[in-house]
Amino acid sequence: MLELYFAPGACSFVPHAGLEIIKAATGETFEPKLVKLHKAEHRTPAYLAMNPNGQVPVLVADGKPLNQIVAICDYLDRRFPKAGLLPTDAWARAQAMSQLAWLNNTAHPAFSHVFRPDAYAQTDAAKAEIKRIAAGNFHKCLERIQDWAKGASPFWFGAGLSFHDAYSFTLLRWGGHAGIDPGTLPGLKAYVERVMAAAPIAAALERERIKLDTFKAAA
Ligand SMILES: N[C@@H](CCC(=O)N[C@@H](CS)C(=O)NCC(=O)O)C(=O)O
Repeated sequence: MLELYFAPGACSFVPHAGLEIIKAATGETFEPKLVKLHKAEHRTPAYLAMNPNGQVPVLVADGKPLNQIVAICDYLDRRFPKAGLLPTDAWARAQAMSQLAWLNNTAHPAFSHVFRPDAYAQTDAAKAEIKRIAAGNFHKCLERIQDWAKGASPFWFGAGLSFHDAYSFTLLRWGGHAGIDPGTLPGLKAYVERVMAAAPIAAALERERIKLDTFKAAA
């Protein structure tokens, strides 16, 4: 029995999409558990007992909570090898995990600094500086993902969908909140649109009610 604690539009989209890919490939179902971050449902004692970081996602597998996207993805891939989420060759898998770790520990926090500078500084000037520098760093991260996506045919690892495809969508969508027009990254946008059209990803998008529509052009 699998349960996923997720928040719409958050990084929990990555395992959410993974679970839909597993469902399509194996028939294994999961229970989506919506966490309302704006109501601080991730800070209740019961939630903190599952994840002391007070963050989504949490995967509860057979009653036991697992935190951290990289660990959740590794677990899902090993438990459902038929879903083909990650390469099986040892070196190719290690490279895939290296990319996933970078998406999670470098690209993702770059955006967190743009989105929540108040978590990192107190004065308005310091917050503005953090936001400006982080926006530049985050743009470079999206450029690197766009470079990697040049080889995506049609998806990151070829015919089968993976976590990397879902993370690419999530980060490009967040880019809109950082003032980055996805149209300025046409290779990445075209790849992400292919990913969004794939049935398991579309199912997760529909459940979260999200699209690639976060960028608002300045009036
Ligand atoms: N490294 C963590 C990152 C998780 C994370 O940053 N979650 C964010 C959403 S994208 C969150 O729950 N934020 C709510 C908060 O920190 O208050 C993981 O891989 O699970």
